[in-house]
Amino acid sequence: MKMKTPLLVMLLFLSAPLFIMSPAASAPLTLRAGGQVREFRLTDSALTYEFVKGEPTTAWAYNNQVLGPALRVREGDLVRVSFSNNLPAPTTIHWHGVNVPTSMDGVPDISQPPVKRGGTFTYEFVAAPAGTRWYHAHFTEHQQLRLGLYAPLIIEPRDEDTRYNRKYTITFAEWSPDALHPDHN
Ligand SMILES: [Cu+2]
Repeated sequence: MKMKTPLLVMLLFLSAPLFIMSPAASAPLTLRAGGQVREFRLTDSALTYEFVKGEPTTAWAYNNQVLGPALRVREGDLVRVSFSNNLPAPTTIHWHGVNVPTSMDGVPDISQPPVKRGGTFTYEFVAAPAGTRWYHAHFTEHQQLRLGLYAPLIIEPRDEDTRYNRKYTITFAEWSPDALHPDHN
Protein backbone atom coordinates (compact mmCIF):
# COMPACT_ATOMS: atom_id res chain seq x y z
CA MET A 1 0.00 0.00 0.00
CA LYS A 2 2.83 2.31 0.86
CA MET A 3 4.36 1.95 -2.61
CA LYS A 4 1.14 2.65 -4.49
CA THR A 5 0.53 6.20 -3.31
CA PRO A 6 3.53 7.89 -4.98
CA LEU A 7 2.72 6.13 -8.25
CA LEU A 8 -0.87 7.36 -8.16
CA VAL A 9 0.25 10.92 -7.42
CA MET A 10 2.71 10.79 -10.29
CA LEU A 11 0.07 9.55 -12.73
CA LEU A 12 -2.28 12.34 -11.70
CA PHE A 13 0.49 14.85 -12.25
CA LEU A 14 1.29 13.49 -15.72
CA SER A 15 -2.30 13.51 -16.86
CA ALA A 16 -3.04 17.02 -15.60
CA PRO A 17 -2.78 19.78 -18.20
CA LEU A 18 -0.01 22.30 -17.70
CA PHE A 19 -1.19 25.83 -17.07
CA ILE A 20 0.72 28.74 -18.49
CA MET A 21 -0.25 32.31 -17.75
CA SER A 22 -0.30 34.45 -20.83
CA PRO A 23 0.83 38.05 -20.35
CA ALA A 24 -1.75 39.26 -22.86
CA ALA A 25 -4.71 37.06 -21.97
CA SER A 26 -6.44 37.14 -18.64
CA ALA A 27 -7.44 33.46 -18.68
CA PRO A 28 -4.68 30.83 -18.32
CA LEU A 29 -3.83 29.00 -21.52
CA THR A 30 -3.80 25.24 -21.32
CA LEU A 31 -0.86 23.54 -22.98
CA ARG A 32 -2.11 20.02 -23.40
CA ALA A 33 0.05 17.22 -21.98
CA GLY A 34 2.44 16.24 -24.74
CA GLY A 35 2.11 19.63 -26.44
CA GLN A 36 5.07 21.85 -27.20
CA VAL A 37 5.65 25.58 -27.22
CA ARG A 38 5.95 26.57 -30.89
CA GLU A 39 7.36 30.02 -31.66
CA PHE A 40 7.06 31.81 -34.99
CA ARG A 41 7.98 35.22 -36.31
CA LEU A 42 5.78 36.96 -38.85
CA THR A 43 6.58 40.29 -40.44
CA ASP A 44 4.38 41.78 -43.10
CA SER A 45 5.44 44.28 -45.71
CA ALA A 46 4.70 45.57 -49.18
CA LEU A 47 6.74 44.09 -52.01
CA THR A 48 6.79 43.83 -55.75
CA TYR A 49 5.67 40.51 -57.19
CA GLU A 50 5.38 39.22 -60.73
CA PHE A 51 2.44 36.89 -61.26
CA VAL A 52 3.08 37.38 -64.92
CA LYS A 53 6.69 37.81 -65.94
CA GLY A 54 7.41 41.39 -66.86
CA GLU A 55 4.29 42.71 -65.12
CA PRO A 56 5.32 43.71 -61.63
CA THR A 57 2.54 44.47 -59.19
CA THR A 58 2.35 45.36 -55.50
CA ALA A 59 1.66 42.58 -53.03
CA TRP A 60 1.35 42.71 -49.26
CA ALA A 61 2.93 39.64 -47.80
CA TYR A 62 3.95 37.83 -44.61
CA ASN A 63 7.70 37.14 -44.40
CA ASN A 64 8.16 38.31 -48.00
CA GLN A 65 6.19 35.30 -49.26
CA VAL A 66 3.21 35.37 -51.61
CA LEU A 67 1.33 33.05 -50.25
CA GLY A 68 2.50 33.54 -46.66
CA PRO A 69 4.35 30.79 -44.77
CA ALA A 70 2.29 27.79 -43.70
CA LEU A 71 2.36 27.29 -39.94
CA ARG A 72 2.14 23.61 -39.01
CA VAL A 73 1.58 22.66 -35.37
CA ARG A 74 -0.01 19.87 -33.36
CA GLU A 75 -3.26 20.00 -31.47
CA GLY A 76 -2.57 21.17 -27.93
CA ASP A 77 0.67 23.01 -28.78
CA LEU A 78 1.08 26.48 -27.37
CA VAL A 79 1.58 28.72 -30.40
CA ARG A 80 3.39 32.00 -29.91
CA VAL A 81 3.66 34.34 -32.89
CA SER A 82 5.80 37.45 -32.62
CA PHE A 83 4.32 39.76 -35.20
CA SER A 84 5.84 42.95 -36.62
CA ASN A 85 3.95 45.25 -38.93
CA ASN A 86 6.00 46.86 -41.70
CA LEU A 87 3.02 47.69 -43.90
CA PRO A 88 2.22 51.30 -44.70
CA ALA A 89 -1.05 50.71 -42.79
CA PRO A 90 -2.33 49.30 -39.50
CA THR A 91 -3.30 45.63 -39.38
CA THR A 92 -4.11 42.66 -37.12
CA ILE A 93 -4.02 38.87 -37.60
CA HIS A 94 -7.04 36.62 -37.20
CA TRP A 95 -6.62 32.86 -36.65
CA HIS A 96 -9.49 31.50 -38.66
CA GLY A 97 -11.24 28.48 -37.16
CA VAL A 98 -9.06 28.31 -34.05
CA ASN A 99 -10.52 28.56 -30.53
CA VAL A 100 -8.35 31.44 -29.33
CA PRO A 101 -8.95 33.68 -26.30
CA THR A 102 -10.84 36.84 -27.22
CA SER A 103 -7.74 38.99 -26.69
CA MET A 104 -5.93 36.95 -29.39
CA ASP A 105 -8.72 37.03 -31.98
CA GLY A 106 -7.31 39.93 -33.98
CA VAL A 107 -10.49 41.98 -34.29
CA PRO A 108 -9.32 45.60 -34.40
CA ASP A 109 -10.67 47.91 -31.70
CA ILE A 110 -12.69 45.06 -30.19
CA SER A 111 -10.20 42.40 -29.13
CA GLN A 112 -7.06 44.52 -29.58
CA PRO A 113 -5.92 47.92 -30.87
CA PRO A 114 -4.74 47.71 -34.50
CA VAL A 115 -0.98 47.15 -34.83
CA LYS A 116 0.38 50.36 -36.31
CA ARG A 117 3.17 50.55 -38.88
CA GLY A 118 6.38 49.68 -37.04
CA GLY A 119 4.40 48.15 -34.18
CA THR A 120 4.52 44.64 -32.76
CA PHE A 121 2.09 42.25 -31.11
CA THR A 122 2.54 38.79 -29.65
CA TYR A 123 -0.25 36.35 -30.39
CA GLU A 124 -0.47 33.35 -28.10
CA PHE A 125 -3.00 30.53 -28.14
CA VAL A 126 -3.35 26.79 -27.79
CA ALA A 127 -3.78 25.08 -31.16
CA ALA A 128 -7.29 23.57 -31.20
CA PRO A 129 -9.32 22.14 -32.76
CA ALA A 130 -7.29 20.05 -35.20
CA GLY A 131 -7.88 20.80 -38.85
CA THR A 132 -6.82 22.82 -41.85
CA ARG A 133 -7.16 26.44 -40.75
CA TRP A 134 -5.74 29.67 -41.99
CA TYR A 135 -4.62 33.05 -40.72
CA HIS A 136 -5.25 36.38 -42.34
CA ALA A 137 -5.24 40.13 -41.89
CA HIS A 138 -8.35 41.45 -40.18
CA PHE A 139 -8.11 45.17 -40.95
CA THR A 140 -9.71 46.63 -44.08
CA GLU A 141 -9.96 43.03 -45.30
CA HIS A 142 -11.37 44.05 -48.68
CA GLN A 143 -7.93 45.52 -49.29
CA GLN A 144 -5.45 43.54 -47.20
CA LEU A 145 -6.72 40.05 -48.08
CA ARG A 146 -6.90 40.89 -51.74
CA LEU A 147 -3.27 42.01 -51.64
CA GLY A 148 -2.12 38.69 -50.25
CA LEU A 149 -2.21 38.72 -46.43
CA TYR A 150 -3.27 35.14 -45.71
CA ALA A 151 -1.64 31.73 -45.29
CA PRO A 152 -2.44 28.19 -44.11
CA LEU A 153 -2.39 27.18 -40.46
CA ILE A 154 -2.41 23.40 -40.17
CA ILE A 155 -3.27 21.89 -36.79
CA GLU A 156 -2.37 18.20 -36.92
CA PRO A 157 -4.44 15.89 -34.72
CA ARG A 158 -2.49 14.76 -31.65
CA ASP A 159 -3.45 11.11 -32.17
CA GLU A 160 -3.54 10.39 -35.85
CA ASP A 161 -4.24 6.83 -36.96
CA THR A 162 -3.85 7.35 -40.68
CA ARG A 163 -0.34 7.37 -42.16
CA TYR A 164 0.45 9.38 -45.25
CA ASN A 165 3.37 9.33 -47.63
CA ARG A 166 2.83 12.95 -48.56
CA LYS A 167 0.56 15.78 -47.59
CA TYR A 168 -0.23 18.70 -49.83
CA THR A 169 -1.81 22.00 -48.89
CA ILE A 170 -3.68 23.74 -51.68
CA THR A 171 -4.77 27.34 -51.25
CA PHE A 172 -7.28 28.94 -53.58
CA ALA A 173 -7.40 32.70 -53.63
CA GLU A 174 -8.61 35.58 -55.70
CA TRP A 175 -5.96 38.13 -56.50
CA SER A 176 -6.68 41.79 -56.91
CA PRO A 177 -3.88 44.29 -57.42
CA ASP A 178 -6.65 46.89 -57.79
CA ALA A 179 -7.23 46.58 -54.06
CA LEU A 180 -4.65 49.33 -53.57
CA HIS A 181 -7.00 51.63 -55.48
CA PRO A 182 -10.48 50.94 -54.07
CA ASP A 183 -12.11 53.26 -56.62
CA HIS A 184 -11.25 50.74 -59.33
CA ASN A 185 -12.79 47.72 -57.57
CU1 LIG B 1 -11.30 34.45 -41.22
